Amino acid sequence: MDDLVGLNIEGRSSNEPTDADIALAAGLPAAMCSLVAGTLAWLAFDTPLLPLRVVDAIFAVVPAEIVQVGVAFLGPWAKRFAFAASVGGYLLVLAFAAQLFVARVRQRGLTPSLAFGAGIWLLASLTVFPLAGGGLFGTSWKPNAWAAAGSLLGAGLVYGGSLHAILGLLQRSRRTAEWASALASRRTFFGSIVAAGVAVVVIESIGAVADALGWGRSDRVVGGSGVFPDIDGLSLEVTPTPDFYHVSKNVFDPDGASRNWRLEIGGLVDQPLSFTMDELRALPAVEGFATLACIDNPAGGDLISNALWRGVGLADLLRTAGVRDGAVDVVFMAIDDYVDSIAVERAMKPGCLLAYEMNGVALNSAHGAPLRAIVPGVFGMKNVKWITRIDVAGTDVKGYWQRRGWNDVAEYQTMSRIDVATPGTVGQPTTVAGVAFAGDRGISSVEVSIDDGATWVAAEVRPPLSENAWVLWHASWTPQRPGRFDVVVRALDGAGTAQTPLVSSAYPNGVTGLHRVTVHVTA
Ligand SMILES: Nc1nc2c(c(=O)[nH]1)N[C@H]1C(S)=C(S)[C@@H](COP(=O)(O)O)O[C@H]1N2
Ligand SMILES: [Mo]
Repeated sequence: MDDLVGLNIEGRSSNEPTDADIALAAGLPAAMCSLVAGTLAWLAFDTPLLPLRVVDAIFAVVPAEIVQVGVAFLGPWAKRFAFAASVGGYLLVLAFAAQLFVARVRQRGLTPSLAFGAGIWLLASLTVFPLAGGGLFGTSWKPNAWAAAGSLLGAGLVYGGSLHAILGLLQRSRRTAEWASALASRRTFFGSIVAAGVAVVVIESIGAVADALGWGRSDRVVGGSGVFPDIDGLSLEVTPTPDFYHVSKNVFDPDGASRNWRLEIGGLVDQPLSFTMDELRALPAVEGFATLACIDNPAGGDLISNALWRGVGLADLLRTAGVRDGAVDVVFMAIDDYVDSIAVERAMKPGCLLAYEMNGVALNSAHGAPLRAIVPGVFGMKNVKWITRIDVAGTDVKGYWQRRGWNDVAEYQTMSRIDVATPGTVGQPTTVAGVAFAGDRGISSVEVSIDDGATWVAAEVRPPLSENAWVLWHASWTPQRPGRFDVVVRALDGAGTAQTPLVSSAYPNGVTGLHRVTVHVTA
């Protein structure tokens, strides 16, 4: 083989780098340069980041049951691992492409290298991009066809350009070449995976650290009303924003607040409307407590929280726009291409909000800034975040999760959770306490059993902060003998219907079944 990278291969000893080693050693950093360029463009201009688009596309076609299994085992890490793997794949493909370049492309120089980068882009434009939902050349991706296609070509050119530069560098210094190729031959694979992991963790942490430091925000936590014991370990009645549960389909949540944001209202209306955030804030504001829970929350799980929301009443906006006859659904569309709908009747209820404040300060990006829906009575998935458009539709529109089989009406199941069950001593009262929620049906009572449901004792229930908020409850019982006890809780909704003890999985209607906790009693 010719000495293509310009190293003297005459009399090479066995541990001297081969052309293939050097190609790999140059290919990996060149791939990283291209990834960094793509990431910067994505952060600055919202152009498509290829590994992210690939993960989105995979999650969109994998059957819900399989995603469920992954999510059940890995939780939010399922998405992070998938993204890390996708980044690793990107790096590996481009690292090995460099071997192809060194072995097959005869000319050296910047122009052939750039042409090679453009060639990879062209190939991907006709295969990977359409498969990942971006259409030919990625032109159906955000923010627009030119920016999307241009940024992807840019990433290809950055790859070609840096491949040229790094190969040149290795050519000039034999020692560097040997060192790099030793690294490449043995560690490219692990290097790629680690780089992917680090990239994911670093980028993910930017938002988490900013949130943890509370940059630019302060939380006004609102206390409850009425006398209620201050029980250690019982949920706060109003969840502080940093502790409010977070769920989204995205690996990285969008930051709608940083864009040229507008809310459009259209479809079956007399008068389509369009608002800037300032215009929305100028409208009469509505404020209320509402609890949100994820339909995927297991019995006893913590994907449920309560906050004070402030925004504009959805019904007010819809009345201004004028809902036409034949309207069936109100459809929320979001920056992250998420969609969900609610029935027009529900949208016209007074508790429905388009919220721009949470717990007294501006909504943060994790919870849907600049604007999200708060829809009392239905699971979290219908409380669409990062809204940009609302359409009144004449048909039943299936949302992101409904297309995957989740319940379309999605009314909350009645739930109750034990937060505190203190170990007991025979003859001494011991405390049980927790939360209960039944959406907009309200809670009429909460009961506790220590004999597996044979007899029930009423708990003391704190009046809720609103008809759409959870309740805190506590009870005490006095054990008569030592041993292990199963404490079980059930709630009755506003109509007096008891929470069912029948166990069913979250998919597709939300879990049912009772939460139970084991308590040890000593003599
Ligand atoms: N745009 C958008 N809205 C969304 C989602 C999403 O992925 N994208 N996830 C939904 C789901 S499944 C839930 S449970 C709630 C969670 O809201 P939170 O993170 O503020 O608790 O947001 C809902 N709204
Ligand atoms: Mo959810």
